[in-house]
Amino acid sequence: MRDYHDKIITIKRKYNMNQPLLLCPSMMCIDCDFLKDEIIQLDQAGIDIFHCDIMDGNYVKNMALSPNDVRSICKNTKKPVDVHLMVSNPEVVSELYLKTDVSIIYIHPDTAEFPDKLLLKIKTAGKKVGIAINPQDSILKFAKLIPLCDYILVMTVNPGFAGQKYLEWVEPKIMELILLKNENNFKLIVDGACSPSIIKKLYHLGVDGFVVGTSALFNKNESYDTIIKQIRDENK
Ligand code: S6P
Ligand code: MG
Repeated sequence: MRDYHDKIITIKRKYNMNQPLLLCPSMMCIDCDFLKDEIIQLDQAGIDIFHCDIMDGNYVKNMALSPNDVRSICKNTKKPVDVHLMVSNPEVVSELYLKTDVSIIYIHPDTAEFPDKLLLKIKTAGKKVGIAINPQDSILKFAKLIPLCDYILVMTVNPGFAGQKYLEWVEPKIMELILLKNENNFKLIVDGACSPSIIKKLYHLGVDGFVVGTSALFNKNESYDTIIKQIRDENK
């Protein structure tokens, strides 16, 4: 860990890197009774990318947003919208989003028969692509796919549910991915239990963005405006 940390700091000093902080609200955590209001409030609070978890009850034991929810989100914002596909058949489910205004599609590569072909197909349809890496998976397993990615979503909880505990043992992999950003062209986003203190620690090491759910943004006493501003102020 110390070794990775020192390497990262040297690289950051050398290239004077200060990447913009991307905040991606987890839309499965909103109050669904007020979908449109929630989108508008988050948009006005200055978030960067709407993060939409898509689940099938099979690859993960939960269901989250539907294509209709995602369509409403796209309709009510001009900001980028991503879909994070946690499904057993991403070849079929990704099709549902190719003709929408979604900007980014993440797949879990172990769910696709030919993940490289699927990523290229999504790219050809005009979308940005990403892979989601589960906590227990090594980078080596997906090394061939990394050059194809515009984004990498590194999971710090097991996929399926909001409100889980942050898995600190994923951090060495996050460090490796930060180093890999130098030779590749992807943005690194962390997904899972990202609290303000975790955002602060990892952003300063070179992570580009964070999915913000119950650990940082939702079910709090303050407004989205106040919370987003606080996070930005803490990371100037
Ligand atoms: C988990 C999902 C995530 C969660 C996010 C919620 O399967 O991919 O995007 O929605 O982790 O945030 P929190 O802070 O409640 O963990
Ligand atoms: Mg997610």
